[in-house]
Amino acid sequence: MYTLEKARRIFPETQTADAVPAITARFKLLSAEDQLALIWFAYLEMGQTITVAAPGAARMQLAKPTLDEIVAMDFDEQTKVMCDLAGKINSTISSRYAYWSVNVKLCFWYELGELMRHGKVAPIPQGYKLSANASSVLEAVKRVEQGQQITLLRNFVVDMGFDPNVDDDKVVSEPIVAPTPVAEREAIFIPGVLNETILSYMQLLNANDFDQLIDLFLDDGALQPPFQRPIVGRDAILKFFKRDCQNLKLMPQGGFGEPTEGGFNQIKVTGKVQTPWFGREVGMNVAWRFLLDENDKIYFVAIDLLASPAELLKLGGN
Ligand code: ECH
Repeated sequence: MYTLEKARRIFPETQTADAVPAITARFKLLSAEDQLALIWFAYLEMGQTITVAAPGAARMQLAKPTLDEIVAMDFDEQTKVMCDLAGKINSTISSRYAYWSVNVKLCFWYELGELMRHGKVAPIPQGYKLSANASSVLEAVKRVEQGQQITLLRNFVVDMGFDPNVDDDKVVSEPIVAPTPVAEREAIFIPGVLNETILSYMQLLNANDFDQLIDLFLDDGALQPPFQRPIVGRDAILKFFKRDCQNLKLMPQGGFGEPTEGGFNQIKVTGKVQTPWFGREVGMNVAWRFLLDENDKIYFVAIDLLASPAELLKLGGN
């Protein structure tokens, strides 16, 4: 019999990008000022090779009133708002921020970055000098590959704000997009994997067809995003898909499967994933570790960010 804890340990040889949690832990120990400056420097540096897609006006709607409020403030007040966010201090904007979905938070910071660039929001002070610890964290960020860099930035942004216990039902998120019409969906072919559930999973997620996608899961199924605890149960997973997983592009490249205890099957797939924020410019190297029951329903799937592209080729055990 599988338990969730046991399921999480399938394919234990999978090498995940440990640098991400390691750097995140060091980042958290820095002062709010250092955190903001470090992100600014990292963002500028990354901007030389990759471009983040500007969110359209419709996406910006939810953050807009708060952005307008900030623009109306003087530089000192603006700096305080940003420091309160980074320092997770209890303030009006910091508490509101905690109730935004990941993409709304990213939209907000994207726009603040533009406003800082154009002198409408307080910039990082000219000649700001990072502490020795912050410089060393920044160097560590620069050394990891792009997929890991954008994961770090996303983690930093998600972690900000004052949120002792956010009521998940009250989270503010972007409107839901319509699924891609069936005739326009791209077929999925994965060398080494014929299992229909796996192929449908990839195709339905790419098509934003979350209502069909959730039917592939068992009622008590679980999905574990990179560096997170598993999300358990169909309702919670569906909510996550609709809120945080629109317009992703999954590009599986290979996989293999084998029967395991109790009629279950374990299947590992590796490949690339693109986020709508960076499109084709950043392909994250990921593994999907699936555990399917005897009826091919998903009991568990973990999505791991891989340590290096070499991990993509490590299929077939050990
Ligand atoms: C400035 C300075 C002051 C402080 C801040 C600033 C602004 C920073 C900005 C940062 C923007 C960062 C962005 C990051 C986006 C990252 C996106 C990622 C997406 C990964 C998705 C994955 C999906 C995996 C999944 C798969 C499944 O099968 C199931 C679902 C799921 C500079 C002003 C803060 C603007 C835009 C890393 C891996 C494959 C698990 C989702």
